[in-house]
Amino acid sequence: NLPHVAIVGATGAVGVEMLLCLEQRNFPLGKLTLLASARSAGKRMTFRGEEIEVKELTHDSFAGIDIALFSAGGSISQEFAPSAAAAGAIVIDNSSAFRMDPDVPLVVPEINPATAKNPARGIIANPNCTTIISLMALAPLHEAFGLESIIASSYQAVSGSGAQGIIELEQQVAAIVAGEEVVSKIYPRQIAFNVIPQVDVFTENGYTKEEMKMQNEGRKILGFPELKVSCTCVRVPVYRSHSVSITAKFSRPIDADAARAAYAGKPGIQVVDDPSTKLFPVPLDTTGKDDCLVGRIRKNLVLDNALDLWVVGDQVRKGAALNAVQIAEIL
Ligand code: A2P
Ligand code: 11C
Repeated sequence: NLPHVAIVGATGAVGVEMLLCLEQRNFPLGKLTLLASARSAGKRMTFRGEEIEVKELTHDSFAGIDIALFSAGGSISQEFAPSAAAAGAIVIDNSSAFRMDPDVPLVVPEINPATAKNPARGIIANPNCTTIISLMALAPLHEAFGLESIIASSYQAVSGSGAQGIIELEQQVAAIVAGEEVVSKIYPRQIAFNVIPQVDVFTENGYTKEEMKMQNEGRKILGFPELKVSCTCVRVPVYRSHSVSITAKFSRPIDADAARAAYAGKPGIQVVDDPSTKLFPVPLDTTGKDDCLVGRIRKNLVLDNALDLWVVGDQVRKGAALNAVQIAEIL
């Protein structure tokens, strides 16, 4: 019997991509249920050539569902994921609501797939997108050279804020071109032709929540509570794909060639790195793609046993929808 899968938030930026990933990967499912807010009820979406009507999410939505992929925001997950689990579904939740719960596995299938088996609360968490993309580049190096610390800056696309982020950038560019007033609703400052050093809200230590996710989620995924992380997350006027500039320090000596060799045969990450031909990854290269790309690999000039690198990944896909579907494939 093939599983009955539900997508909660099917009409959102990540939900639409989940549908696409299930279709493109030929996910073995018997039935697909699409759930969103009352605003979208009755809307039709196409899956494998057939139209499926979107239903309003309620606490009774989960009877008979085996796997529920959630991406409708943290408060919806808090409220409805326990109902889904109580109805017997395994929840794969893309929000930050349950990630740090010790009874909820936090899974990147290429890194810690075994932790996804038999989740105690019936909930598995999908990590933060910037964290997933960074760890895709760091995990193979950690395995070979022993990671000690990370200093990173991110360049995050507006689709990380959902469909509304894309609309805000589009409208601001149009307004500027037309010589009209720029309106900011989603972002604290104008995002068009600008960069904003704030992603998510500030915490007491001066870092934002998004920045602290890299430390806290990184430690949990790698099973390495001593990992040191200091991060600056920046929103850039790019539609899709996050980039991260990382300085990583290791316990053993490392150089660029040894690092490139460590990626050989690792799934989900490709080296794109040849300064002599100006070859390096950019966000447009990964948009709509499954693999993360790593380049600009070089020895750090300040720290011992440290490397600088640049990793890019489609955060809607590997950073969210694809990672969730890969977890479902493990189940
Ligand atoms: P809807 O399109 O009906 O508003 P995004 O991250 O792109 O903003 O998408 C958010 C997703 O979460 C959408 O699918 C949205 O549905 C869904 N969503 C938002 N609020 C609710 C709600 N109260 N109940 C169910 N789904 C919701
Ligand atoms: C952004 N990374 O680009 C965020 C969105 O922890 O899942 C996802 C936040 C999260 O704004």
